[in-house]
Amino acid sequence: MSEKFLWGSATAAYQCEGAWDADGKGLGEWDVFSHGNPLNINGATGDVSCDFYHRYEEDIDLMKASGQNTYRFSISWARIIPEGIGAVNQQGIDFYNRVIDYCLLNGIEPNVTLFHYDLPNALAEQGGWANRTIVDAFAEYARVCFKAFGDRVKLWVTINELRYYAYCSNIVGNYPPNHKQDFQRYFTVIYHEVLASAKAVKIYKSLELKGEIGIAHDSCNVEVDTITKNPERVKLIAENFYNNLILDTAINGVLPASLILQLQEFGIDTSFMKFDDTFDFREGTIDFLGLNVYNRYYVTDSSDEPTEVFHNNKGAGSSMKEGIRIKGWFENSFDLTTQRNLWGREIYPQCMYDTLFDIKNKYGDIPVYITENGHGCYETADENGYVEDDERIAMMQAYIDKMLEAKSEGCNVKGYYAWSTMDLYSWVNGYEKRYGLVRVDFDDKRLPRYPKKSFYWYKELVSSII
Ligand code: BGP
Repeated sequence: MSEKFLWGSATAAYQCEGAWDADGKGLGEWDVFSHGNPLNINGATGDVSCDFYHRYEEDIDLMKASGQNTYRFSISWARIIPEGIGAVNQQGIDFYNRVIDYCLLNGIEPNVTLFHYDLPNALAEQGGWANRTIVDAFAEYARVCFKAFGDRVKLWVTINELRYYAYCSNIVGNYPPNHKQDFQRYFTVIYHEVLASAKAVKIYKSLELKGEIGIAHDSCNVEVDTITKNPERVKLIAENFYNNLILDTAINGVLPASLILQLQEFGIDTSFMKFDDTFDFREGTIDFLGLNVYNRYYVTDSSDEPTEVFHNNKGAGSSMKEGIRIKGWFENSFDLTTQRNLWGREIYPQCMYDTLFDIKNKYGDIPVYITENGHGCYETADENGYVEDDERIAMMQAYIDKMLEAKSEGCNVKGYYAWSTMDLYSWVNGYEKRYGLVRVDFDDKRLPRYPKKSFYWYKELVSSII
C-alpha cells in the first residue's frame, strides 16, 4: 500500500446499493424492517436508494474527478452468503469484484468494511448478534471475503461502529431488532462483535495477504462537564461505556477489568463473556483504528430521574439534546455554547483533535484513519440541480483543520474519508437528511448525480494537501 495520505469518501452497502433482491441476494434485517415496521418512522427503504449496484462506475468516476485516492464501502453479507451461513452467492462476489477492479483501474484504494449494520435476516431470526453462534458465522463470512478479494483489497474494516450499532438496536430501539433500554442485550451484542471481529482478524493474518485490518469506532472523545460532582468516577464509567470494551480489547487484546466489575454491580449477567473462552483476544488485535468522528460525549453525574434516551430521527430542532441518562452511571450534559445540527448532535470540531490525542495517549502510535466525518442537513437545489452547501464546507473544513493540527503534533493519522460520497439513505432518518458531496435527485427515476459546492471544495483541498 502506498504511503501517501489517503483522502476519500465513504458509503455503506444498504445505504446506497439498492438492488435489494437482485442476483441471488438474501433478505436482510433492514429489508424486513423498512418494508413494514411502524418504527420505520420516515417510511423510507433502501430498495433502490442511489442504485449504486448498477451505477457504481459513475460514482467512482466522480470520486476520481474530485481527486480522491481511496473509497470506503461495505459488503452486504446477504449478497455474499444469502442465509448468513452456508452457500456462497457467486453473483455477489462478481459485483464486488467489479467495484474493486473499477476502483483500482482509477487509482482508488478500496477500504472495505465487512459489516455495516446490515445483518442477513436468517441470522436476525436466530437472535442476531445476541446469539453467540454469530461469532463463527461472521468469521467464516470474513474468510470468504478475504479469499475472494484479499489479493486486491489492502485495507479492511471488520465491523462499523460496534457500539453505536448495538446502542441503536438495543438501547434507543430505532434500528432493528428495536430493543429499548435492554442493557443486558446491549453488552452481550458488543461482546460478540468484539469477539467476532478478533476472530476475523486472526483469520486474516493467517492468510498472509499483506494488507491491514482494523475496526471503525464511533467518535470516542469523552469530556466531563465542569459542574460534575464525581468527575473521576463519571469519566471512568463513561469511558468504559463508550470506548474501553471495544478499544482495549481490539487494540490491546484485553477485556477491561473495571468494566466487568461495573457491569456486575449494575446487575448485568456477564456470563456471556465466558471467561473460560479458549480464544485469546491478543491473537486478534488490529493493525489500525478507524474513527468515525462527528461529536464528543459530554457527560456529568446522572440525576435521580429514571434512565432515559434522548434521540430524534425527525430533524426536529437543534435545542434537543442527543444522548442518554443511565441512572447511577452518568448522563449527557447539554452545553449551551455549542452549536448543534437539527438532530441535536453537537458540531464540535475540537473533538477531532481531542479524540486523536486520547488515542495516542492511551494506545500509542497505532495508525488511525478518520473513516467518517461529515455533516447532515436538509438541502435545496437550485434550478440546475446545484447545491451550495456552505454549512457543510465550513463544518468539515474546521474538523479537517483540527485533524491536521493533531497530525502535525505527532498523531499517527493516515487518511480521511468524508461521509458521504453521495447523498444516500440515512437509516431511520430517511433521505431528506443529506450528507453527500454529490447530490442525488431521488425524485427523478434516473437518479441523476449533481456535484455540490462541497465536491469542488474537497477537490481543491485534496489537491493542495496530497
Ligand atoms: C454513522 C454511520 C453511517 C452514517 C452516519 C450518519 O454512524 O456509520 O452509516 O449513517 O453515521 O448518521 P445518520 O445517517 O444516522 O445521520
